[in-house]
Amino acid sequence: MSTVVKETYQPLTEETAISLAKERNLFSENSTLSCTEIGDGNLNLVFHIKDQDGKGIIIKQALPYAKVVGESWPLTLKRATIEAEALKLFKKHAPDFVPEVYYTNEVLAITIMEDLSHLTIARKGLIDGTEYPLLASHLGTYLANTTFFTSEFGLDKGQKKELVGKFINPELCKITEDLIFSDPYFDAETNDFEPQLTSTVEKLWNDTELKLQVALLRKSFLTEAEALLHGDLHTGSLFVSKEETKVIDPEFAYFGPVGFDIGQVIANLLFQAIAFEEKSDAIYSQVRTFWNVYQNQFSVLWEHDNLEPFARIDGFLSTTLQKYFQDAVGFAGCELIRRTIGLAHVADLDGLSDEKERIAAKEKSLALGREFILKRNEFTSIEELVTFLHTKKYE
Ligand code: SR1
Ligand code: MG
Repeated sequence: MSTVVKETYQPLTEETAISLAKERNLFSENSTLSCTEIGDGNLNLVFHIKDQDGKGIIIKQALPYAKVVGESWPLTLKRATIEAEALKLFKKHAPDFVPEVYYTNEVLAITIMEDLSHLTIARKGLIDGTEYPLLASHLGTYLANTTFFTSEFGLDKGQKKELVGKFINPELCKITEDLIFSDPYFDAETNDFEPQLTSTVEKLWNDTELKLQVALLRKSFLTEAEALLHGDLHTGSLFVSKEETKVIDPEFAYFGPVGFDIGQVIANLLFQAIAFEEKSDAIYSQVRTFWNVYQNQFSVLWEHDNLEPFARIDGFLSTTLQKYFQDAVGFAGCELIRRTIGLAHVADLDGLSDEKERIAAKEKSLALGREFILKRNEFTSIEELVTFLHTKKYE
């Protein structure tokens, strides 16, 4: 049998994925293996391999282009290494919420990891109406741990600088810079919106007050290396059940502003409230829980593990958390807007089959995104944000 691990990259097939699993001795010798390609994201192949007893693994392989667009959009394979390294580091700091990595191969751009197929992608589960009572608190804990221990508060400053270098991720960051922080605000080719939204979108393109604030958020994304971020923390990057939460897909990981990951979580929860108004109270309460758990856990770590000489100076912790929170509101606004009119949409909104309802939801997403960006620095607590969200419900 020829080996799969060769000197050059080639995309796996379901057959070669099985051969690779055998070569790596990931199953016992006499197992009967089956494999299905289950990738439904924008960028990668994902193979689920299992034996006759249902024991499984996942092989994720980066493609040298963006699947969502096609081969005309080349994309670095180095992202597979970034993803694997980020998974390992996040696993160290938030072990309950990250899958285990069994094997990585830079040439093939693959990561072999724990099988999570007993779980559901959170976006799908939420759209189907499932409630995940622990999701918000799990995400708060996951993010508090990962952002604290990769920031200069929880990590030796020399080590942090080394890690910043290791996680330089220019190609993937550029996707975010373009698709989140630039294209939706200009008449760019990548934009994708329904004709009924044209007049709102044109207003947005001419909204110089808004564009200034987006420019400032974009600058923060480009320059503020506060902690190692997941970089694409939407509900499609989460495997969940009622008891478990696993954060996957950190190929966009880089050192950036902490509020970016927090804001993506908030925005992607809010798509549910926007799409299904009857769920909005429950979703707002999830947003509240998420932030409260984040700030409590971050404060505990600050108290016990802070390496900063100024850690005990009055006001330093509260100022730090306030900055993360207000940044998060602004970044959430950018996510709401880009998922509505940019290249990559969300099924929460696109899946609304009634046209009137769908367009109304998208208008709401754009309006809320705009207000979040413009008003972010007026919110001094999660309660103020939740109260604001409740007033929006009845407009
Ligand atoms: C070309 S990639 C489009 C989007 O998919 C990824 O999951 C990121 O969210 C990116 O912005
Ligand atoms: Mg992804």
